[in-house]
Amino acid sequence: MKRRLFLTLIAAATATSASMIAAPVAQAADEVKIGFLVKQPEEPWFQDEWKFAEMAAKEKGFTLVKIGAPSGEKVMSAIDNLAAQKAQGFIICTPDVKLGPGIVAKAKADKLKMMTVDDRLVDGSGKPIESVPHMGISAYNIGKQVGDGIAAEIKKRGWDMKDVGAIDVTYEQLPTAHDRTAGATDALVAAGFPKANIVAAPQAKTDTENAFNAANIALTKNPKYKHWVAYGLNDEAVLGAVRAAEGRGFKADNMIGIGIGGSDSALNEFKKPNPTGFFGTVIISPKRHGEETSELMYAWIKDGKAPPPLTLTTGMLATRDNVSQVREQMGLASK
Ligand code: FCA
Repeated sequence: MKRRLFLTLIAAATATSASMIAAPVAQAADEVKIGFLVKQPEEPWFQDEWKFAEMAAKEKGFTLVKIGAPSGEKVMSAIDNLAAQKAQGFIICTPDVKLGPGIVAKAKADKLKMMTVDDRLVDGSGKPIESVPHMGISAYNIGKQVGDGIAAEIKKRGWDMKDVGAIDVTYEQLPTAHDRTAGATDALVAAGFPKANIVAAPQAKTDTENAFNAANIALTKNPKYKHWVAYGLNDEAVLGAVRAAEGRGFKADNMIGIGIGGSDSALNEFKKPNPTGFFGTVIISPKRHGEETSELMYAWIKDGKAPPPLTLTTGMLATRDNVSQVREQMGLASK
């Protein structure tokens, strides 16, 4: 009798530990859960990324967990939270690229696969962390497209370049922002724009309000120009400059702003009945950055196939006249 009870207990214990081991394995096999963390959930670009990531989730049949993570603490707790929910990986646009080593360590400790989007993590010496797969925009070239577009429009309007000031809305702590505005500056200078007329307007954060404040200072300090142009890392930066210029009486006729993005911030501007100083935007692809990154993460989890280490996407210049056609060409028309 004693022996029998003992055997029963052994059998029960074995069954329990077997099921405890089997449970997570079974879940991993059929239930994929992927986090998508963005630094500025209120920005239309990130809303679009999420929307396209949702499309991937629907098509492939995984669960997408969207998390707004505007600070380092939020990122760290979000990663722990994902691990607690049994997610297997996440995609992140970090609020600060310098958090790189900390985020990598946290993901490793929580055994989560990780890929970055838009903003690439850097290590302690400011070098990109190449071990984390990344999809970003080809920042310098896209910046050049902005500068070329502005230069072409200045020439078309017949402005004398010496009478034109350029507001360069900068955000130097973010490498992709630095590369974008550097590309625009270089293209303008190559087109004959006087370097001395380019006014750096550093913004404290990458949103319209902070760009507005930065541009206002630039305008106040430089009352001599008859016309203005503006560029920055995204549409929000340029919209801030455009609004500041409007406040000083520089409207569509005397302002050429070209942004980067092509999400609702730009589209709403083009929908206004009268043109504004927001002349154009280089449309980039939230579809690739949202849908493709999610698909890559899914394949990594499901089939063990790691994403390419680095993917750089391109953009196309659009103005209010051709925005629909350009969106169509970029596969964004159905939005
Ligand atoms: C950065 C910017 C965003 C967007 C993205 C592609 O994260 O802050 O506005 O341009 O790159």
